[in-house]
Amino acid sequence: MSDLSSIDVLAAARLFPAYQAHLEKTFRFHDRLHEGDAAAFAEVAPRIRAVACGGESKVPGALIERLPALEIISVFGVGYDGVDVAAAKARGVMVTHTPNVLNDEVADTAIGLMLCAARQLPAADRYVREGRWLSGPMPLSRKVSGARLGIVGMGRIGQAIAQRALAFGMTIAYTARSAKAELPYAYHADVVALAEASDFLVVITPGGAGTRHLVNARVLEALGPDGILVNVARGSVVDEQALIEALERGTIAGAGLDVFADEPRVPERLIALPHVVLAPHIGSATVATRQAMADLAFGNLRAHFTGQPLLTPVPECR
Ligand code: 8YV
Repeated sequence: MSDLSSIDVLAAARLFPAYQAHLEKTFRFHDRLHEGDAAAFAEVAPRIRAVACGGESKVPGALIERLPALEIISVFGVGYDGVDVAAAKARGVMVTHTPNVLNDEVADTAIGLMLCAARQLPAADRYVREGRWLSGPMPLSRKVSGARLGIVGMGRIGQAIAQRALAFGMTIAYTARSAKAELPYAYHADVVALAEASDFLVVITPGGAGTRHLVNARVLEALGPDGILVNVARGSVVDEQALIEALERGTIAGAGLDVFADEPRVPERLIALPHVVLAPHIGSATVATRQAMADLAFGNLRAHFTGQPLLTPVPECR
């Protein structure tokens, strides 16, 4: 393999340790230098040719501007809403991400959260541990099999969720920018209409300005008092204040949430709600999938610096 050891790479986020170790072995690696000592960063910034970051990381135009030698931003994640792609493109900086390798994992997590929120599995676990079973059975929960599932976003992961839901005998409908003629599911152009026709609403659409607060108070109202919301996309897609109010008032029945507006900070009012299942953005977080993401994120950097075609550039950079 060509010698890449004189290439300076900046990690813009805490990285998966095995990925970081590989970057450290291969490149001149600088761990989040832009967040620390300003003088040290100013010294290294002109030499940085690559940024490595995660799906939820922020790579704003202001950071890109401070890196005059930057050539590529490799995102370890499928979502790249935190990267200012327009600013990158304007400078000729390529942006890559890690699609496909995490489809199964995120779809599994969505189904897991749906089951946990409906069947109250985390609460059931607490019920046994706290000895409450001795005083009588737990309250009854909600059936999943055969229910109506609405999917907000019918991309690769949305389709993987739908495939799994079919095995539960669920009826599937979705909203997306446009109907996908090849799919046998009902399409709703409007998310309110989709919520009205759903018992479970699963959010798996890209984050960013275009989908900010797509799931708002009206959508939650339409989902209704027996409805359950699952979000495995980005916290920004759901109006979190409206969600908290809907959960507190019983406008919807419950939620399973893997992502939050200001993660890792989760509002106390959400934490206080027993019918909400919370997860710390673990959608893709298994050893096997994180390794596959690391291989692809690294593969993109290696391809760029050895003059090969990028493996998975974001659509804007193709
Ligand atoms: C993160 C994700 O990338 O793929 C995405 O878009 O949100 C996650 O898989 C992961 O947490 C590492 O940053």
